[in-house]
Amino acid sequence: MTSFFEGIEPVRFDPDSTSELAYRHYDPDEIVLGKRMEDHLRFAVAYWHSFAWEGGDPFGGRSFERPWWGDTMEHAKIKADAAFEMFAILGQPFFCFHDQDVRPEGATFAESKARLDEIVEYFGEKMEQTGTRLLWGTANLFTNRRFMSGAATNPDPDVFAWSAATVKACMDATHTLGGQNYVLWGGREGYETLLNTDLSRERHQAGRFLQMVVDYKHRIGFQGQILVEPKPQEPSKHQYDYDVNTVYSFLKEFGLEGEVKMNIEQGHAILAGHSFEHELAMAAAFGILGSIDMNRNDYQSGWDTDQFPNNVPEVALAYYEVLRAGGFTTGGTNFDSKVRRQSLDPVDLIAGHVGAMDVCARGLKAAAAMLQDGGLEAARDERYAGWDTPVARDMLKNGTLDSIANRVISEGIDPEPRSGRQERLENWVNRFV
Ligand code: XLS
Ligand code: NI
Ligand code: NI
Repeated sequence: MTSFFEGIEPVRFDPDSTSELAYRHYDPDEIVLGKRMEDHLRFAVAYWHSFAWEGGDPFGGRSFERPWWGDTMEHAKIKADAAFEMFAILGQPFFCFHDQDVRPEGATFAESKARLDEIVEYFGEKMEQTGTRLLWGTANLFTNRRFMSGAATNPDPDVFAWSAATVKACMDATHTLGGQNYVLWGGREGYETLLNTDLSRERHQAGRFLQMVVDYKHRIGFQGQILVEPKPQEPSKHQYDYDVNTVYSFLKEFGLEGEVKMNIEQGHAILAGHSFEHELAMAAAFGILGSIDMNRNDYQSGWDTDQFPNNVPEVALAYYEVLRAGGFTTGGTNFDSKVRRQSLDPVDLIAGHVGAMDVCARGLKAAAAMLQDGGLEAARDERYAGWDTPVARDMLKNGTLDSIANRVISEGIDPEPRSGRQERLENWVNRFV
């Protein structure tokens, strides 16, 4: 067996290393807030970006040469060999995949499914040998032309049926491999033009679809968490799972708010006009923060460019929200990130992950230090302290506009505005990042 990553040694934690490929901040065994760093971050490689993406862009096709390009099961296994080789070099505890990333599509649904089953068995053996685990599995319901008008939201019921059967196969695969979550990202669950779209019908179809997913999870005894990954647009002009807040009201409408959590991606938050920490804080406030897709967009191009993260202060604020919400349980940090089109060499794939893991380690440590210091939490507590009085609590619980108005008059209430202290808080954060 030839090795795709020939000559690249396993990457180790060595802060004084002069090598390009060393972890200078990511020490899996370092204890942060009472837990190993590896168990906080729960890193995962995204199979699609590192092994299935060919280096194309809207103006040009494949730029990478890979020994696994081809549509036989032989190719799929060479790809799997390279993938597990990379997980071992990086010491990555987890990976994530779509059905489409790991096996060539067959001539019929049944053949595609049989191929998925075959590769799942192959993965199972490799996972057993290496200890690598599955953070989440998912279905690709957006690449093939049959999905061009949506999957669950398609005007054609046969596409709905195909999508349901595909998700069943992918949930089975995830369950078999002991996956910790199952993700649904609705890439084409949206519209291109309102002129041909029945919004109310499509949202109802999406709601029924998700109810079926949750029902099936219970039927097969899958213990993992079902996650929805919001994104406002791209590839569709508008996607129904726009952002955390939109998805939460959708879950409420279909009675799924206790069953489904969020997989939040940095680049998607930015596309929705939010910051990453906004989306994380919002999900935490609803109690639905599940997992994260870590990457970054190019801030000028306005596309979901899926670059590896490299901004420590930004990542620190994200992990602050994760830690503040109690940290990951089934979730983790999936690098939904790809090397650039000109980064042709196997070592580029390794370097992209190594740098990103160090950035995340620095962010996590800064976030833990901020939480331990408690400065922000103390300022927040103080800001809302007025609400801790019995009178204020009673007003919120039992008050009516009448009773409150009477009290304002009888007590001569006359509020005095107080500083929000934003600059002081920003200065405080900068002492840690
Ligand atoms: C695309 C999404 C996709 C999901 C999985 O923008 O991020 O990669 O994470 O389908
Ligand atoms: Ni994305
Ligand atoms: Ni993603």
